[in-house]
Amino acid sequence: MAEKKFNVAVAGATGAVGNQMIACLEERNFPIKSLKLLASSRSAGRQLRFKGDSIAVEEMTDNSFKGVDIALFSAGGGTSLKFAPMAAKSGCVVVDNSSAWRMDPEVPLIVPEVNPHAIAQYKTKGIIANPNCSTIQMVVALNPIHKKCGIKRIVVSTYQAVSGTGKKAIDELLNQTRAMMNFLSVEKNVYPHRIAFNCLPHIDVFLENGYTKEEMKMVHETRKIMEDNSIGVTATTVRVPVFFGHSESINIETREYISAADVRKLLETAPGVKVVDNVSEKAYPMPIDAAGQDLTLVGRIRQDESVANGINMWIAADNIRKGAATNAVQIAEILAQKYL
Ligand code: 25A
Ligand code: L14
Repeated sequence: MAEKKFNVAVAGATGAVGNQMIACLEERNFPIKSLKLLASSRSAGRQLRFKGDSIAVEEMTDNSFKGVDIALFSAGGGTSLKFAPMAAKSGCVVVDNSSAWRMDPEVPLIVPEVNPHAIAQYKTKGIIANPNCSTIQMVVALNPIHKKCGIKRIVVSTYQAVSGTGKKAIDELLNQTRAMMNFLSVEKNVYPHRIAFNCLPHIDVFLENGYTKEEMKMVHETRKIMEDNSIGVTATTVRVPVFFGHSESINIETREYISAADVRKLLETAPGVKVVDNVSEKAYPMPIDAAGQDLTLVGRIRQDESVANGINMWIAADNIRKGAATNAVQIAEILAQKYL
């Protein structure tokens, strides 16, 4: 039987994540019948490459989704709120990368290595949510440990690349760095403070409780994806002057004891994980090695000697690939193989 092929749309195709979605569809040879590239009127008419062809970007409207089977969205939360229900109504399944639908109880929030079974729930609203980039890499690394020993509490601090904010932030770090090296005055447009040669303990907006929205996403999304509301999560999310690749310092407390050696052994065969943990060779995860590939690198695995059942680790992953585009395309692959 010939392989089934799908009409696919990418909404927000001109953005940092949208561009990578197109590249992932090509790399992974997704079974595509037709590919529609959508963005705002600012980008309509621009040509983007897919498998050697040039495709013109179209302005996204209510009518864009007729005949589309799967739409990958990464055009910001407001755009997703407005267009995803419309797209679903016209019969396509939306895989949405924004934060708009993630905590909707009728929308599954999926990391294929962790909770692929939950995809079945897409039928209610026609929308599947792609989690936050920092959450995705953390649950890929922690879920095998949770399944084996039960995680009671997670304390995480992130070191997040500017590419998470989109193309304009990549340009800002580049321009500020260039200006500083040339003793010129530094402009800032995207972040409230200079990001070049600096760290900002501030990602997304501040909330009433003093945490940022990014920090609270890590709390709520982790529990939803790992399907356990008893897990305590506390996060500090920090922007660092890195272009691609988020890193995280993670401390966990487990219900049952597990040694650092056994965590290493467990993660060596875990899906989506690559253990990089050999300090005698100075081998540990770094964003420069995480960028451009799809695995979550895990290292610096060691006992937390301050508690009975504690483990520390350091992880890194490509925030635009596994943190956004690759994860969305993996979800689309399961949809295509199992549900459509
Ligand atoms: O609302 P949220 O969820 O908080 O998301 C805010 C932003 O975060 C990024 C994404 O930026 C989003 O806009 N983002 C979201 N989830 C992310 C994740 N998991 C994430 N980043 C990383 N990880 P982005 O730059 O990656 O992508 C923006 C894309 O969305 C398209 N878009 C915007 N409004 C749209 C729309 N598409 C359809 N309809 C709409 N109404 C946007 O296309 C881009 O593809 P564009 O045509 O608007 O922009 C093309 C180029 O123009 C620049 N630009 C953006 N805004 C302006 C602008 N130029 C001038 N003025 C502007 N106001 C961009 O640099 C882009 O290259
Ligand atoms: O997906 O790094 O909720 O500025 C929004 C903030 C993605 C990262 C999301 C950033 C995030 C983004």
